[in-house]
Amino acid sequence: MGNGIKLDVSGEEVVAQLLHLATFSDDPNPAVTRIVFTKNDLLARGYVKELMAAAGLKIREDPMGNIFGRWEGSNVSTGAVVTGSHADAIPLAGAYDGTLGVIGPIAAVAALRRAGFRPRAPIDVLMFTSEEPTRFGLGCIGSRGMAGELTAALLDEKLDVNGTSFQAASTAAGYGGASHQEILEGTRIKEGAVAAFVELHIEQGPLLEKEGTQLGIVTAIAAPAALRVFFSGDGGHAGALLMPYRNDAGLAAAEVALAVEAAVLKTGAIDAVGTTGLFEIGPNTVNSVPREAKLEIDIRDINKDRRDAIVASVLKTVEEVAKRRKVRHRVEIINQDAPAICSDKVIAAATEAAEALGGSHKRMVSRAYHDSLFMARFAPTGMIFIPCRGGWSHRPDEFASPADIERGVKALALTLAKLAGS
Ligand code: HGY
Ligand code: MN
Ligand code: MN
Ligand code: MN
Repeated sequence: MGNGIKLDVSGEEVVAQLLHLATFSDDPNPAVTRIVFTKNDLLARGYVKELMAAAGLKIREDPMGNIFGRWEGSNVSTGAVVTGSHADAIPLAGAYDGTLGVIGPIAAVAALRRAGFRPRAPIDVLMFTSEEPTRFGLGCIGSRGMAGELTAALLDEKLDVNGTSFQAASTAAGYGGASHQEILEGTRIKEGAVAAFVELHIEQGPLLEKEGTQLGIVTAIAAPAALRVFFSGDGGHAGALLMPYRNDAGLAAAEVALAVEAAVLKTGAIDAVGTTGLFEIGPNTVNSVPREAKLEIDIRDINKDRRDAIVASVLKTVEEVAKRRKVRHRVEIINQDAPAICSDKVIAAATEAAEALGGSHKRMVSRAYHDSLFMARFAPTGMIFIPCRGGWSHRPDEFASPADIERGVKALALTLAKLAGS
């Protein structure tokens, strides 16, 4: 494998396409903000489909807006080898998170075709819909749908800040179907339809760059959980209301945010992380005692039981703080997912690819979650990481070099060739 396939991939060309894709953004360059089913997301979808068509891929879109570009194999009845990622971007993000795993595979397929490779199994390039939790509060909605992990109710329950549901937004974007059941059925991947899945992604952490390693081969994906906590108190005048008579919702929230950090650090486990990334108080004005508070908390670990113990400890603190501060409270568990263990078959194919390229490589855990987390629920799955500068991601200065991108695309191409056979 690897020998005989002469891949010509231009990292510069892939970067140019990534930077063009980045222009479809609600915020000015270098920031990228591209929320699912918004105007810029639809423009991005159009551009991705243009690139897929130019690479000779047959395009289909499922009822939730996942986009597939197929390279038919010689054996049409076997499961497809699938590769893909997402193109939606959180507010003020960068140009590489997700998009590398959508544009890169198109370049990989084009290079394989130019090298005269013909796959036995079909190869699908996939752009997932709604990987980021920004708009509807839940990550990986498209890949959850493929894994059959969504309920019909969720399509109506997941609302954005304007009260628009996933169902309404996806329908307005031209997706949807005659019934929720039909949408879920049309999205769910049929048994055996996917023989293997591999996702190319920037590491979003500093390890590869720090160690000077060129490729990461992912062995497991950390288990994410997200909570939403609401506190409400009586508020009041910041001057006239004396301290003993207050039930300050903002301070209750502040205690819980610090308790998240304390619960994670108490485990002593470097793999456990906790973040209170959304912290809103109301009426949010200097001379009014906060009467409302909303927190969104993200807790992850590669060890599910330890992650769940942290969640339980935070929930206990919420109860205790609410009682002591005499504030009302409500908690929503947004998601509490299992981790994913990557497939030995995909790990071996990616390792062989890295070796065929002479690229230094290491096995590692993905601490960010990805659509691979849900693809692994029903298909042998793996990921290939390339370094990103400073390990920074979810920031406008997110960056990966053309050389690293070129090597990642070639490693992906050889991995696909190995998995699809010829
Ligand atoms: O949050 C994550 O890990 C991913 O970037 N959605
Ligand atoms: Mn992301
Ligand atoms: Mn991502
Ligand atoms: Mn309670």
